[in-house]
Amino acid sequence: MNGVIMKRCILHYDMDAFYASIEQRDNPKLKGKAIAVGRGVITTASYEARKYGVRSAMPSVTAKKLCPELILLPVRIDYYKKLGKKIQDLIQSLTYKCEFISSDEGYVDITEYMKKYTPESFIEKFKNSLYKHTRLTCSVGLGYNKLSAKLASDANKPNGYFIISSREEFHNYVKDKSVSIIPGIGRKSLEPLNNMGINTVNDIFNLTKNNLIDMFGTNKGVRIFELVRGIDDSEVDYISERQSYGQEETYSRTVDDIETVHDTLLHQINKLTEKLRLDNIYIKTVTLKARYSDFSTITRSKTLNEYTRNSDIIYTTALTLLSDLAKKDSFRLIGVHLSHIAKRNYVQLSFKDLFK
Ligand code: TTP
Ligand code: MG
Repeated sequence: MNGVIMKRCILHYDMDAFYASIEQRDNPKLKGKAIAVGRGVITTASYEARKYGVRSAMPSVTAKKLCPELILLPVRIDYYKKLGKKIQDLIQSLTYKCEFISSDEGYVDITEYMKKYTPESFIEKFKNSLYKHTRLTCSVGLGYNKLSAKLASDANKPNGYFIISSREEFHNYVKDKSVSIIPGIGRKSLEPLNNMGINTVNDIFNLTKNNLIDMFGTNKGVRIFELVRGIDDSEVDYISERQSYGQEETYSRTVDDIETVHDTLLHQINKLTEKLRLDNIYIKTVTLKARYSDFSTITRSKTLNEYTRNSDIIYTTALTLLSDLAKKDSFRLIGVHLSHIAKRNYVQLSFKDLFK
């Protein structure tokens, strides 16, 4: 990467043949074999099967024709998701600036680590750690923004890595390749481009911004203009350690009436769940804090089985914690704190959150 110092350094990881690799890991007889996971349609295929042209979203009948020895396995989706969550927990324990896109893919802002590591040594540490804990391999891309990192993680699959450290390197990497290589340019945009004889990224460079706006409208036109030039200022959407979800109320008098405490809690929890919604965050632990007229302070926590931001669930939990307190009078302060926080695509949600 020519010793270029990046202002931002973003890592994108993507597990290799995720569902198929899990099956091969769990059953040594499947190692090195052409396997696919799916029933009517293939979800994914091992790299051995891909040599025959077997691909995701392909009907299994077609896959079997292409590769008669293909071993087709049923989908164990809950199990794969559980492993995906384990991987996310592990990555989050390495560095908190992460945004998970799906069970097998995510971004990590590793800018601050570049003082201590070279990009190569960080990638090695990241991949080794993931392998040590899961016995699964991933591919990694390192870029100066999310777009270049995502593109780079596809460059040396499986179990490889690639670094794109500047717009210039981005340009050189993409210019002669098919437009479909650019993350964010979907099939819907590709079709009209291909129909006009625009196939490579270089072909798009010959179009002006206005040409693209005429074809796709302002938003999409400008977006495509920027994407092919490696421009993407979006941030890794992580949960800041400073993000805090708590509410406390100090009473101006001693409160003996439990109904008043209930009202306070309900009001606090409604405010907090509103904030959770705005930040698109879910929580798993509810902590109740109470201070009495003698200034003694007690906190009690309960961790739920599933993530939630449902006010009924949180309120009921807070009331249970309150009813467990030995002393239920002479309150001077009551408060609720929500912790163990996570983003939407990271979590197993409660039933109420899923179906509201
Ligand atoms: P991908 O990361 O797209 O594919 P992959 O991990 O199997 O292979 P690789 O990244 O090495 O190219 O998707 C992750 C998982 O999502 C995949 O293992 C199975 C599932 N999936 C589907 O169920 N249907 C699909 O059409 C695709 C593309 C993936
Ligand atoms: Mg993958």
